[in-house]
Amino acid sequence: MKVFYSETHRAHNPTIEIFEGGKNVPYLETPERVDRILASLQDLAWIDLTEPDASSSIGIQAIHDKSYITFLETAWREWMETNPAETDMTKITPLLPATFALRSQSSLPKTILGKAGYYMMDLSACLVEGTYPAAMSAANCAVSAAQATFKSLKNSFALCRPPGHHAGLDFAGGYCFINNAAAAAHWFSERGRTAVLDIDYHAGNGTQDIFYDREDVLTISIHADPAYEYPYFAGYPEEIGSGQGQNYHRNFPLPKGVDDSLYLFALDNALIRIREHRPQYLVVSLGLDIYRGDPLGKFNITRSGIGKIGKRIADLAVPTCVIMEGGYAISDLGDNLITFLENFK
Ligand code: SP5
Ligand code: ZN
Repeated sequence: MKVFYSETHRAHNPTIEIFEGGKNVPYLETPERVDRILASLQDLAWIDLTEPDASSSIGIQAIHDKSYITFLETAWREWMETNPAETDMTKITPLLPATFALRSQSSLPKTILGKAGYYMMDLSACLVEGTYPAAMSAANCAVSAAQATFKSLKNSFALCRPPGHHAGLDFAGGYCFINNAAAAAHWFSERGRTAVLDIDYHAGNGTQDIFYDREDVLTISIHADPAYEYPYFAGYPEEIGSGQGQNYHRNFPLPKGVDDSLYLFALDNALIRIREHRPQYLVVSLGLDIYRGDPLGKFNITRSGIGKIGKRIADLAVPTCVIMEGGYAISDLGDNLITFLENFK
């Protein structure tokens, strides 16, 4: 199996994020996640680790607003310009706003903190010097994986970091800046019927946002009920797409503590809708934060459950590009990933 990976993610390494109650905690979405995964994958004969082709056109302007991409590209320089005298690196903080726009208040200010509050949805999307190149390289891994799957009709895996599924048309959030799965799905959609299945623990609100009015990409997300879990404001069952895209989005919210069998029941329903769509290409947003040991998750999915989930998706027998999203139980991350991917060999 071709696995696309770039070292460029390493420079995206914010020190902290802010949890509820203003709690400063070490940033959970770390380069170490990828190191653990690489350590596990390296021993496997069926894994073909490949550097994405830097020249391949990523096409992110098809999935994000131009003004948002410009913001990501220029934010760090503008943030540094707000305090040009500071040379002590230890005093240079990530760009993280403390005031957020409600989208009913739609004025976009020109200052960097104003723009950050407009384009970011939470206190986990810390932007540092290496964020934009890292996010672009992750999107490049995803599109390169889609291209490999298109050419060979074989499954592929994009070891993306930072993840992408919370990034919408014009917003960052939840460790995500550019929507890698959406980039892969859009690339496929110009070549055939496409579906995205998002099994990260958190609702794929960014992917939902990007494809909400499109019928050429079916998007499905199975996740913790946003009534009690991040991202709170999207991921409800009544959200089914709009306009041409009506009935081309589905959410499957689940209660706290779901076990393997209840999860598989929801997955089977999701797979019915996917089969009905008759996709030629499938993108899987794989979040291993569904695992019972995950520090951010409240599900009770076992490693064997992760294997069964993978098997049922692979049984669709649709050429599939698997995209790495969340997963923070780092000591189990590599083994959980292999257990899932083995079904797609
Ligand atoms: C890609 C992905 O999995 N993003 C997840 C972002 C979740 N951010 C949630 C922040 C709030 C965490 N509250 C934690 C309470 C832990 N006891
Ligand atoms: Zn997640």
